[in-house]
Amino acid sequence: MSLSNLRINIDRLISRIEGLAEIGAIDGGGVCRMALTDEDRQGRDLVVKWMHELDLEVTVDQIGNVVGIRAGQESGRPVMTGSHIDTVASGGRYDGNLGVLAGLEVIETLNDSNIITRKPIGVGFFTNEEGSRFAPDMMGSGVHQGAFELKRMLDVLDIDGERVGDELEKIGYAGDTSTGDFRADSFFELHVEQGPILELEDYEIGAVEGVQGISWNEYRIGGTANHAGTTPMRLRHDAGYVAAAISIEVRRLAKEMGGDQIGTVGVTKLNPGLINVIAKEALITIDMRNTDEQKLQEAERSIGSFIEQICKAEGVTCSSRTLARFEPVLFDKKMISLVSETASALGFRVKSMPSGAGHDAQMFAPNCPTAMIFVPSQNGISHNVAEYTEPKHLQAGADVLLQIMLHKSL
Ligand code: HGY
Ligand code: MN
Ligand code: MN
Repeated sequence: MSLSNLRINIDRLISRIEGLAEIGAIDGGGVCRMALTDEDRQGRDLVVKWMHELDLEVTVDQIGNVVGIRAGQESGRPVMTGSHIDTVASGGRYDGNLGVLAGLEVIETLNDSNIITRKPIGVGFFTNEEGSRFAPDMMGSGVHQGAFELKRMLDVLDIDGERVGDELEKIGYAGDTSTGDFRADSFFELHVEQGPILELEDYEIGAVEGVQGISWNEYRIGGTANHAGTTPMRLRHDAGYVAAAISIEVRRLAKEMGGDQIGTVGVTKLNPGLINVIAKEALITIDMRNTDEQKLQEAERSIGSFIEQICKAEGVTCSSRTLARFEPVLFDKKMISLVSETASALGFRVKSMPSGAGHDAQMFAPNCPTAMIFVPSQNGISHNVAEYTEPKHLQAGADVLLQIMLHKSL
């Protein structure tokens, strides 16, 4: 059979997706496998088991990234694919998981056909892509590719003061493979779009041009607790009011700037959080993104000066820390064309587009030719238990991945 007619086994891919989704399963068909929790450990153990069953050479590095390599006729840099298997707390079963399991499916399809590629092929899953427990996101792939310093990441604490390095030990994935020096021949990540474009415009495949800039900051507002009933409005130092005002400003600014500017206040925690007590402290996070770095910096300056003014006016204190900051990343033009040409050759309608979400691929992009393949998300939903992608689209994405990896490794 001509290799261009080789196809993945969609039933096998779906059964792995469903099998992995049982770990950390939550109502509504979603998954909660936050990074470095026991659910993450169980998910890791299952995928590692599948990697061994496929006779891959499996390594675990010092921040828990797991890579399985299928030998080629030659040694040298592997053609890599992969993604993440950690999820947000209200996660779906495709975000990240699809990219890892489609990589295994590509390898099993090659094994079934006794195809030995010239170059080695690898599939990896990278620690803590989501960043919602331990910031920054793309932590594991960032260390893997030398963008983040290992020791600094191992010392990151979550909101409860748990340390990455300790949690990694606890789940048994503090590996000994060194980090920062792994270089791939090329890297391709299959991922659900997590947005509405492909479905609305009736495309099956997205050839991803790059990832927009990401700015994550946490603010701790310090006010004065007081009686909600007896304290005149002019005498208040209300941290809750300031947090709410910032949230409204983030949204107002995004609408005013327009274009690709987006802003989200995902976390608002008030202390003591009681109906009749003026909040003495508020903890909020701001996630702002833009495809244009200058515009993202403009948004950061604008929000920064708004926060300074409103804290002064309300007589509250403010401390902040940056949780993550990524400039926009562009993928390799030749690899983007390879995704488009491969998808078209397979008869799929393909659209070139940017990614709104961060991905592990963006950490590989500075070091090797990199691109991503998107498949539609039903109703554009993600980071939500209702996340869904139709089997025909899962198959389309995995078949594009298969053909690309064959093209690059034969
Ligand atoms: O937030 C993101 O873009 C990704 O899901 N970590
Ligand atoms: Mn993801
Ligand atoms: Mn995600």
